[in-house]
Amino acid sequence: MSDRQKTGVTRRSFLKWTSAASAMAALPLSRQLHAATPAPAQTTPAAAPAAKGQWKPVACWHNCGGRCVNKALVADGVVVRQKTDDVVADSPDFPQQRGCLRGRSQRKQVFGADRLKYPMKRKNWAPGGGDKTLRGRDQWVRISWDEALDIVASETKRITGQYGNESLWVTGGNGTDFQSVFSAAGGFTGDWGTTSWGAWFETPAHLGLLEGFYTFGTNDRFDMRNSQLIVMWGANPAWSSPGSPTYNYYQAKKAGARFISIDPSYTATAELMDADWYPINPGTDHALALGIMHALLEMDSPENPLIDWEFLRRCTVGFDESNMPAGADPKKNFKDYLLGTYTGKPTTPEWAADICGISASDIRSLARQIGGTQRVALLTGWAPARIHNGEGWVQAFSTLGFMTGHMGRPGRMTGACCHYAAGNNGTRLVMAGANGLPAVKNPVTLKINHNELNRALLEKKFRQRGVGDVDANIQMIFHPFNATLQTRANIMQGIEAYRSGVEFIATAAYVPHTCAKYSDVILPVTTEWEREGTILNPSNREVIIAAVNVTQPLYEAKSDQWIAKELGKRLGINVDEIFPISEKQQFFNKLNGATIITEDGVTKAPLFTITQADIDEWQVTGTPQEGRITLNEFLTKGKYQVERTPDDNYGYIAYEDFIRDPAANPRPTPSGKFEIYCETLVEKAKECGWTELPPIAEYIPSASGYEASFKDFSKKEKGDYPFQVYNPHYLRRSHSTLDNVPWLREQWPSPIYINTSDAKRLDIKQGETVLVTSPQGKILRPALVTQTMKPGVVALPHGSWTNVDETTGIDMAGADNTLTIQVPTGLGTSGWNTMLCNIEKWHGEQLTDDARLPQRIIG
Ligand SMILES: Nc1nc2c(c(=O)[nH]1)N[C@H]1C(S)=C(S)[C@@H](COP(=O)(O)OP(=O)(O)OC[C@H]3O[C@@H](n4cnc5c(=O)[nH]c(N)nc54)[C@H](O)[C@@H]3O)O[C@H]1N2
Ligand SMILES: Nc1nc2c(c(=O)[nH]1)N[C@H]1C(S)=C(S)[C@@H](COP(=O)(O)OP(=O)(O)OC[C@H]3O[C@@H](n4cnc5c(=O)[nH]c(N)nc54)[C@H](O)[C@@H]3O)O[C@H]1N2
Ligand code: SF4
Ligand SMILES: [Mo]
Repeated sequence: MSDRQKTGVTRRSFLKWTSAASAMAALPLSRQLHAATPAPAQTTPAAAPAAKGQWKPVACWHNCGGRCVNKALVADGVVVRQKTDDVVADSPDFPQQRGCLRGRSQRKQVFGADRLKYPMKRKNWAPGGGDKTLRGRDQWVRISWDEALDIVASETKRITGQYGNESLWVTGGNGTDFQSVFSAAGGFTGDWGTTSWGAWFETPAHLGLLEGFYTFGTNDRFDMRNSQLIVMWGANPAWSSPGSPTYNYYQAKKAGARFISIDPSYTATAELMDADWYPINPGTDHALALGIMHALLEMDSPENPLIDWEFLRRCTVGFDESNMPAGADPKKNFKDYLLGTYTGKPTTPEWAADICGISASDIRSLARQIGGTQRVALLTGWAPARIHNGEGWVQAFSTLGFMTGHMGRPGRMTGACCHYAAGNNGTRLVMAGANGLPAVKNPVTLKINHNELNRALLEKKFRQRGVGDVDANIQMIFHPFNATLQTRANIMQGIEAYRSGVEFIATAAYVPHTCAKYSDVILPVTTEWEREGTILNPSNREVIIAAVNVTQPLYEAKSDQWIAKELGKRLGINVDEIFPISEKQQFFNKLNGATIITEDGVTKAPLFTITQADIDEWQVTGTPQEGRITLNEFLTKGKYQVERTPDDNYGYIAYEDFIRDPAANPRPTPSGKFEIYCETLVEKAKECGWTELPPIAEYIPSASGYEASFKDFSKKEKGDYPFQVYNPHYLRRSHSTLDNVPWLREQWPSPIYINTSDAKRLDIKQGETVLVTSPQGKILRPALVTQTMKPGVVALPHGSWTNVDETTGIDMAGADNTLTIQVPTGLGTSGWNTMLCNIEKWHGEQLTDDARLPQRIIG
């Protein structure tokens, strides 16, 4: 009997079921929020009756963590329909790369009625800012491209001339065309933070992981099937690890793995995997891990071994006083910290239970299950580490892996598993080439941490890493490809800052998102569908995806690069040095330079066959080469996917060599081993200059975390903000991208999730509007009352476009960052998943469903 017959689940029915399950598990009554009215009519053409026209591969380019096959049916120059991967037959070992609801709604974004059509300026803007208090509520005036570019260039020159290039803040780090131009024009202040990774950004120094997003300690997808127990510790791939990861997890389940989910909510993935759920208070994972490790010490014995002492001795330093790194105080070892030998405060399961909300007996049970099972995968998302003071959690989680030896061997792994590399870690097998543009160095080295952006604007000071407090005088903000005002903490304070100090704000965008709304000038850009084309490197290391042009630029939109070049010319720099080749040549270079790792698992070879005739036809320069498929085949099919088998040379077991022979393959740490005691972290925290970090994973409560929800923690008397609120990454959008699409709004209404008992106590009924208040701001949302949330905790999905009512100051859209706060701690970690709030029934007018709200159309 085949697997399919045995389980009765085909891929198609499984996927249908997962999407239904996703909707049901977490949104049991979502339909009721919308029962009455359909979404407003769409402005794009309806689906064509028959598939006339040509299917073309198109981009789905947002930061969802994935890249799926997405195709558009173009008939008479109009996109009439979309579909996803049907290139090959589908199987568990060679799965199709199917898109999600967002990808399939992409044309509603590209051709949306709310696209930015023309360059615009704020009516009451004047050089120097004009009436700055009107930012975000002024009228817009259509202007020509010449006027728009002249304004941005003359304000850049005036402001950097008067206050220096440090006064220009170009948001979002480095790497966009705009950043290249501003760098060449004298430079700009940048910003830095730990956005996605939370404390996983730099804390893995203790593992010797100093760079590289792909290496997070987990094994590849075939090996996952060797695990007997898979712990999803703050991970919900069905919602937030796009593409095949959930399907890979499902293969492990079919192969016999049992699942545990440690999460404040019972997730769609937990439901699909039939996981045992351990509901936890957000941001208290560190305490739970310490409690489990204490329980391991309590219960471990030669008859009932739960701890892998051999692994600890061979591969780590710092566990007990016998294996401390040179020069360290032996009393500062981790084991004695767990036992409370010198502190008098052991991290017993009882101590941990009081903080994390999981009972002491369940903590002991977790210790027995994790320590007593042979092959365990400890997988965490970054979410539990996106908290202030989260560094110790990352260290504690790894240390649990060291203690139980679940690392570096078949079916055994301990690491971060979400976004890139979720469910399938290892070397990227196919890779796009470089576009051929030179890197341009920014001569200004100042960078503001994300927890000090508002401080820099309002107090005119921030802490420069390695230097200390420096003066800031930001007078111009330029937003390229990011949504900084929306996606960094404390939007209300950000708006206040935008409306007071800064003299000029400009944004390049294709829709009127939050940064555009609060700007003085908007530069309308094209989407990927309107550009030359590109290759997308998906999170799935086995696949590479093509995207071609399907439409002329809409309205007066121009590519980011065209705008950057025009700006550069007006700033007096030689743009031919920065952009020496055309956008078409850049696309071609990515194709010409694309590589595949050959069957030996090591050697790189060209991926595409390119002939001189191709080069001539494209009218570019290039090198003919032999590859696996022709350019035309790739650009027609839309993907290249490496065909894998369980015993191929592409398998991956993280840290395998080191764990087999640590002396021959040392980790790049000072000791050459995994460092339970890690001096590097202490030094890094000193360099950052906010709060200090201990060398071992000592528990530090998160700022605005569970403990802070009490007036007096020992008496368990709740304070003014009694609920913990965290932000799941949500299927309606990728961060704030796509939040405006009515189809998606209709399917995923973006409620606030609250437990039934809490709702009952507060007299909140299903779908009723509630007011959520934090010291930073107020929002309204419909309540989604569910048993699947831990009591005392509410989940507010990440990324809805803030929409502040100017009279009440309430954010009607419920943007997560209306509630959050900027607090710099440790290694500059952004802390979004432990905020405190109050919830109450709203007695004013009930909210209209997001799907029925008018779109934000300007111009
Ligand atoms: N409260 C809270 N805040 C969070 C998080 C959280 O969980 N909670 N998560 C954090 C995480 S993990 C991340 S990664 C960040 C994401 O932070 P951002 O990167 O700022 O988020 P996006 O919403 O993806 O912003 C991308 C913006 O670029 C625009 N855009 C897309 N393509 C183009 C283009 O080609 N050209 C131009 N000019 N613009 C383009 C989109 O319209 C969108 O406005 O948010 C972080 N913020
Ligand atoms: N649909 C969608 N998918 C996305 C994105 C998106 O915006 N939308 N963004 C992408 C990006 S850039 C990133 S960085 C990744 C992020 O991916 P992850 O870091 O995995 O984040 P989330 O999906 O928000 O949360 C994962 C799980 O952690 C749980 N959780 C939250 N806080 C805690 C906690 O303190 N402790 C524990 N134990 N569990 C907790 C949540 O309930 C959720 O089930 O997602 C990517 N995928
Ligand atoms: S998972 Fe991401 S890349 Fe895939 S279709 Fe959805 S939004 Fe697009
Ligand atoms: Mo992220």
